[in-house]
Amino acid sequence: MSLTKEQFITEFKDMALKLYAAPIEDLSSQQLYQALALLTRSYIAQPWANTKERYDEEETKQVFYFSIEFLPGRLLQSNLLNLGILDEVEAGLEELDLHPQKIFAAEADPGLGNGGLGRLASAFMDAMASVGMAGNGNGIRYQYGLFKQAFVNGYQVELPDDWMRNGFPWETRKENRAVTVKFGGWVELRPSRSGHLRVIYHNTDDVLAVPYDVAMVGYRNGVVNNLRLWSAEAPINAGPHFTLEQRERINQITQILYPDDSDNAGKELRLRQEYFFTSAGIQSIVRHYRRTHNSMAGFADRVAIHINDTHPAMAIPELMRVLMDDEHVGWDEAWRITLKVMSYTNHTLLSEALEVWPIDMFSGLLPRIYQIVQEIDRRFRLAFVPQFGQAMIDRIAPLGNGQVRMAYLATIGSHAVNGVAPLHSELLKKDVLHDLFQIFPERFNNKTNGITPRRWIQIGDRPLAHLLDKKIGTAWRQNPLALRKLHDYIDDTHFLADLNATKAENKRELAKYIDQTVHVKVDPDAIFDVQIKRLHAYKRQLLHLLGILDAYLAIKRGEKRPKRLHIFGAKAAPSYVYAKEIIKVMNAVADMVDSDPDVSPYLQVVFLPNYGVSMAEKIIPAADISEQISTAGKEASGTSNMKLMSAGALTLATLDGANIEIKNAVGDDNIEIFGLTEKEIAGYYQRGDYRSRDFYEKDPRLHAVLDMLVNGKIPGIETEGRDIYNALLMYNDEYFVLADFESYLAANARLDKLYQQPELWAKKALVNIAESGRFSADFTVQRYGREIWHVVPQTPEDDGTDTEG
Ligand code: GL9
Repeated sequence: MSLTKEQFITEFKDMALKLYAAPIEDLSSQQLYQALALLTRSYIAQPWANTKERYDEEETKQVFYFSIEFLPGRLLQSNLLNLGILDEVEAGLEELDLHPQKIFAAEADPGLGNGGLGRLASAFMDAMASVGMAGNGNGIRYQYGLFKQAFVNGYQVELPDDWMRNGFPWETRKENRAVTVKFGGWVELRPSRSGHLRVIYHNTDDVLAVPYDVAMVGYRNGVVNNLRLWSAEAPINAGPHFTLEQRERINQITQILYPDDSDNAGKELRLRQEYFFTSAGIQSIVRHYRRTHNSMAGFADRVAIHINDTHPAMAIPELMRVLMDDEHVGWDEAWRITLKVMSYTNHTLLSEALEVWPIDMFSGLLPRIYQIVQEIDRRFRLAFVPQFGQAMIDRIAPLGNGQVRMAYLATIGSHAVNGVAPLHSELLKKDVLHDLFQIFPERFNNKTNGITPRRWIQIGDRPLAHLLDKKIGTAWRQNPLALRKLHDYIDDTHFLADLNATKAENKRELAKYIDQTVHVKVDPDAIFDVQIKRLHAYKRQLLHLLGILDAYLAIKRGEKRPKRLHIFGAKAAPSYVYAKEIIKVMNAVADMVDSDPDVSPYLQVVFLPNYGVSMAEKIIPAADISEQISTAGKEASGTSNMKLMSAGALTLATLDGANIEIKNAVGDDNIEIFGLTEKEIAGYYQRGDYRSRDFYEKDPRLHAVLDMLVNGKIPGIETEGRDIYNALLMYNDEYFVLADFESYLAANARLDKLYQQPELWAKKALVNIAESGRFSADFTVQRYGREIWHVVPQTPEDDGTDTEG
């Protein structure tokens, strides 16, 4: 859209006055934010309505991305950018003597996700709108997001994340689109006079699902898609016997996000949440379709539904239910439609994350859905036992061991199943879904994750964005593959110096932010070494920590090294004791290092509390080193690896997840690889001959570092140090931390050395930025569109560079 600075100033003052009956000088940052958000929303309204109308008129095939989490980050700046009016608005605000960044910072991060999976869903929403794809989100409007993390005496404490305290100006309540979701009770199947089966529900708990829609604005293309978040409310005519307790139970459904990362929450409330938003989504899609169609026959040509991990896998039996019970479609036709509509992404190989539900719980809460799953199970067995044998089919049928197995159900009921990086997709076929791959090989494919450079470079890294504009023009803002032009300047000494200067500027900014938030002074000239992600044993923040302890001892011995600042951001699941112990030890080490004048000139550790999307926008541009050091074969993809690469950080990585593709993109010289490969680790498992203690006994540096956990040198970690020590030595180090220690140190030493040659470092940074364009989520969703959803994407064009293995 077009908007002049003057126009904006008038409209903004007007909006502020209407809202607060006061001149802008009297308003707080929060109030200014509210006024600006509402004004921005008014700019979005028309294109939003137009997009909807156009999709309906042209009968565009629609994608519905079902996800139990979305992590959009702050929306104001990103909406202004995508509308194409960010510069005018900022200029206007400045003319009014206001500070744009202060106003933007007044927005609370919607805490509707845990980590990578939720962030990916939001990147896809942004990307689908930006390439002009009709993509809708379907999720839950959690009143409280992921907990707010604080540290008390170095321990993580969890505070409620009341992110909607000041309201959420981007949502529109659509009470006229509410649907009813049924739980519990029992079902009676009765043949009706017309010959259809009539399904009669008795004694159900009915919940009203009210949608709140959030605009997903495409990048300068006039497209505005929809993210629909469902809220649970008591039915409107609940009757005189409806108790406050019942009301409370209903409200609970969308009250809070489960704070578990890569873990199967396994609670009835979680099952309720899953069915709630899935059923509401399916019902509203079918209802909308039926407004303009007499039958469901063409449904699969107009609708694609994507299941983001198994949490929404009940979309499969739920669509079957609606097709059969409400639309009177027979089983075979309903199954044909369902298969064609559904597709599924797996996001993890960790067995503890594979969702299963006890049959008793499942059938009690969802009796009709359970009947349908039983029938899917029965037919699956009937069809495949003859060819594949009872034993194999027992392993992978939807029902088994007294459980409903969601990953198997999702695979059986979808026409496409994908992993999120080549290695991960291969391991799905080899291990977790191996038997199902035997039956349905054509369903399996890879779709490597992506990120949105709009948020991470255009918004998050303005100094770099401007430098790029100056050097290679602005084409990269539309098509990030244009970043490859940077290769032309690999020997341009001035440009390399500019690149380093930009990084230095970002580091000074982050240093200020660190000072403001945790009151720690850091040296902006240090190497900024960053590990930001959920805290999990497999991600091996612990390996990073052991590396720090080794550096500490080396410096104590008098060794000189370039100063390193280690920056961590990570939340641990509240019930994950080991992860929380690691946080405590990290904080204790940070204090120890800080208070030791021999060491602090060379080494510093900062653990920033409450890591999230907005904090990532501050940290990433300042990173020199990106730690992606998971045990090979455990990290499905990772996405912070891509973001940090696009900011020119050098990746210190194991051959895991999308690190492998980053390595292929930048070449061996521009990434620092270390550690065991997935094959080598699989070899240890097979032979059963990993002995962590051997490494401890062989390597004096490792010995010394591990002893620090238990010898009292690090104050205040008696219990935690001992537990970690035991996990590594007595319980044989499940994640091969000790096996990779030596090569991790060697890789770090190479980076220290390289840092002495700023120009060479800048060259490597340049190659990383130049090759990061291929990881744009715009390309990822276009691949989903072509190969899974069968929808036609529009702009910008993917050049066909496929990073798939
Ligand atoms: C994850 C994987 O662990 C990541 O490697 C992957 O990048 C993302 C997105 O595909 O999905 N799977 C998973 O359960 N989480 C991931 O981050 N966890 C959370 O999102 C909390």
